[in-house]
Amino acid sequence: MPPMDRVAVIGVPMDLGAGRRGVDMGPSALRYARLLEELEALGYGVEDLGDVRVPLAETLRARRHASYLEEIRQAALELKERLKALPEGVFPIVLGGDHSLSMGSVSGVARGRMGVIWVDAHGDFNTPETSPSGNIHGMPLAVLCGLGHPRLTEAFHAVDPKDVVLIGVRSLDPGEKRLLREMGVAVYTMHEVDRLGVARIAEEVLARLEGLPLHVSLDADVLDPTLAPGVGTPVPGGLTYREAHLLMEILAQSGQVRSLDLVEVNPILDERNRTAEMMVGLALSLLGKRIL
Ligand SMILES: [Mn+2]
Repeated sequence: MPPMDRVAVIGVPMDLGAGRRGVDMGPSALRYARLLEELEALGYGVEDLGDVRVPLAETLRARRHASYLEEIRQAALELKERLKALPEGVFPIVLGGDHSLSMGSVSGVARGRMGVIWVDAHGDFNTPETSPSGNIHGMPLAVLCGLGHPRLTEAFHAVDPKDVVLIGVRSLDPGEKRLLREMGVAVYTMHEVDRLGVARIAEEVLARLEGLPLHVSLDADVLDPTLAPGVGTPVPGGLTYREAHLLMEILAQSGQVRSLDLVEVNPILDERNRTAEMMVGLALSLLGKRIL
């Protein structure tokens, strides 16, 4: 369990960083899946801080190779400032929204050295030069490590790549592979999940990040698409229900987790909100819900 008894929920209804529309409705889907009520039932005091302001895609024109950069930067900066203003002892949960918002969440919770556990089918480690699509939701982890467009790195560089761990990866672009190796990021692909199992991976990660406050950034596309069809960029061969919960349960037991993102839920592509419900269940496991 995190050593905190209050949770603050904040939404970022943004899909400007994604290639497909719809994750802007993710915060509503996660609230509708009873996130706040279930956290209260676990014993937390819960406050909903509402949503960060994000412009509508229809009112903007995209630019190639770092689409909507200034609009995303502005929304992520607002998130960062709102998280910085939270009192200590409050556990923030950020509801997305596409994954570019995590530039704001991680830099907003950083109070010195910290560990980042990025649970995702993708590396999110592109730069404008390496990105095949130009979509910024493929770049936030690189930006947080200080790589990428200077307008983003100057605002959001917040972590040492040695304190970053990726889990569940199964789709990397060629430039990302090279950058991840060069920067020394610990990457547990699905190959390692299959070979080692989630329990051993979680224990290795906690040993590597021992004593650090931890941020978990959970992308719905890490789950197998049969469990979580409501994502914009599904990749076959993802985490099972129990693998995902076990990972959250072991991280919870460390007592080090201080903040969480739930991102990339796309209600347009979902089936009766089951992807949002799955993500709410995982958040509860990370915040200490146990089977017994
Ligand atoms: Mn992602």
